[in-house]
Amino acid sequence: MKALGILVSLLVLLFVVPAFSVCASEESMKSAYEELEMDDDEDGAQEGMEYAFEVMIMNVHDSQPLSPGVFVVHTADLSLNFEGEIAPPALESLAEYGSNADFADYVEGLDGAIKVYTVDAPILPGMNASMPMDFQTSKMPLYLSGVMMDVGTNDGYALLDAVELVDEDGMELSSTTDAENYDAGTEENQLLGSGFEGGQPDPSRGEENIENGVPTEEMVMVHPELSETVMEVVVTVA
Ligand SMILES: [Ca+2]
Ligand SMILES: [Ca+2]
Ligand SMILES: [Ca+2]
Repeated sequence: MKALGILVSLLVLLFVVPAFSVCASEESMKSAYEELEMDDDEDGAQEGMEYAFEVMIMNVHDSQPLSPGVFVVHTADLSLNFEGEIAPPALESLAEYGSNADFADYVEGLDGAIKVYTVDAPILPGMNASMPMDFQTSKMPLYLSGVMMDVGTNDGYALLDAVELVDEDGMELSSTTDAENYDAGTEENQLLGSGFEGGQPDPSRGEENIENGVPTEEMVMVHPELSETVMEVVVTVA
């Protein structure tokens, strides 16, 4: 069983490394995230408290890569937990083949979004990515949510669900959280790690990944097979 797991992870590594252009060094990892400017402030002025955090996204699984992803600092008005609902259409391309652009646009447009960050490289098993977060707002409390695809699934993703960053008194909070895995409900599940033949993404196949698999129209649910933690997020007050 163990040997099979290692083989699967090696295959996944072979598939993922070429097309997602993995950043191995810490220096290049730091350049792999991007801050998206919000356009609420039409005059460019910013008001409120200045906050700074260091966010470390860790892949603690032994065979599931994490895809590029989207993170957002937000108020209580926003939630990325769609359990029991039909997924917003923009989640499909992230949950099925790790493309983060549509979902970043969607999240930027939601009420309660303070600042959106994209992680533009995958995080392989045992690796991590560090992301400094600076923002200014008069709103509180504040939360951090984020989504990255579990690559060896059909439409599975790890969700960091509203971890408190700033409490109602403006106190900044450090935390360590294991993200739970969800199923977007947009594609039939095959065995974990079954590759392109199982409808799961193979970055070397480009756009063929978009329609690879059997479509479903189910509600978002906790992932029925992938219960092990893949993404762990450590927030430190900077
Ligand atoms: Ca599914
Ligand atoms: Ca698929
Ligand atoms: Ca689909």
